[in-house]
Amino acid sequence: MAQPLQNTRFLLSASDARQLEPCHAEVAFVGRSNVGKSTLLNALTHHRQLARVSRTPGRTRLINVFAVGDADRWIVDLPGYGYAKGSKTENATWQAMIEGYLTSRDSLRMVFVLMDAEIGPTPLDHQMMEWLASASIPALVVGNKVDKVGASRREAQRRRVAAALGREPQSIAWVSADKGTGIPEMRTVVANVLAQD
Ligand SMILES: Nc1nc2c(ncn2[C@@H]2O[C@H](COP(=O)(O)OP(=O)(O)O)[C@@H](O)[C@H]2O)c(=O)[nH]1
Ligand SMILES: [Mg+2]
Repeated sequence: MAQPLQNTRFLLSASDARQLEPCHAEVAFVGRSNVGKSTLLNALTHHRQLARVSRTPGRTRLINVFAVGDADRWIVDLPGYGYAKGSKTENATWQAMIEGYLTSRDSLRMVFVLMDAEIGPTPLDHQMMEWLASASIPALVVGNKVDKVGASRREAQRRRVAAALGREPQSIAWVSADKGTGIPEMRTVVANVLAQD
């Protein structure tokens, strides 16, 4: 049997969620610029360059859609937030784009919110979690870059990050996109969410 998420390819980019067709099921990835979202998407989908790892943080300003297996199940890469150099207008445009997407997709099953495992949730991460909860959109926290946390501290740090978010440690994906830690498990989670009827 093929591995989960093996057959994933780029479908399209959109500047506005209204440009997107309906699909059967989709999951979205969101997080601060530079948190490793592109690296994680590449790792999950067995690609080197599916989601281009941007050299300039915040460069990726579009909704990028990837199709898994049949073209009607999607992984959606949302533009990163918290780009320090972003102007007020840019930030407002980002917010309108993200909220437009998150509130208009009936097929959206889960939003994966990436955070830095070492830094933990930033104020913008908290804001995103609160907004998703208020919109009743299921969210799963992903702590990425766990390789930066020493092995002896790693589980304690997971508990700390979970506590800061009012969640159970085991409910948080704890991964290193760079080193592959936790990636097979997370791949299964994403594939299962997309596979449901
Ligand atoms: N140490 C470490 N660095 C990572 C990891 N994942 C991504 N990075 C690095 O973080 C930087 C930003 O990654 P990128 O995927 O472009 O982040 P994005 O802006 O969220 O898409 C790059 O230098 C990556 O190599 C990880 O798991 N561990
Ligand atoms: Mg990126």
